[in-house]
Amino acid sequence: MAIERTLSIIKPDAVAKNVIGKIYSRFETSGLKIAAARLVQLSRAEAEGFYAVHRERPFFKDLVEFMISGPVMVQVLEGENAIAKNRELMGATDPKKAEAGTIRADFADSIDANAVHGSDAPETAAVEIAYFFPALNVYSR
Ligand code: RTP
Ligand code: MG
Repeated sequence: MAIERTLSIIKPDAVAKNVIGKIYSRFETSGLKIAAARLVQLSRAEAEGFYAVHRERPFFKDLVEFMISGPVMVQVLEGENAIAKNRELMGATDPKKAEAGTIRADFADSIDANAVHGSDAPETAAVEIAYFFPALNVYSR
């Protein structure tokens, strides 16, 4: 299995709940390493750019409002099968449908305030990592 990198965001709801450490602990327990990290207050333009693929979706405006409602914790996770592994740890988009023991089942309140983001494919991971981190600030270790 190849070593991959994926972009993870702990969204404003989970940052406000003060569970950054609990979520990091799940990454670490599953073998994922933090290769870069920043606490970021997104501007509206930055949030719109990040979620540009969803621009035409009915939930786009609410999603952007939510993502700028407070700081987010953004990290690059690195490890074997990191993209799928992180999506597994996250659970389903709607926390009501998320498997027990997943981050969203345990920390999310709704499909809008759903605690975490994770890249969904190698192509999106590369674009999303570059959106937040210059290559020289991402460290394999
Ligand atoms: P994410 O991109 O945040 O990791 O989440 P995801 O892949 O599981 O879900 P995606 O389809 O990419 O949607 C992005 C975010 O938009 C919000 N959403 N709301 N109200 C709705 O029907 C709806 N659908 C999606 C969620 O916050 C989702 O994480
Ligand atoms: Mg997505």
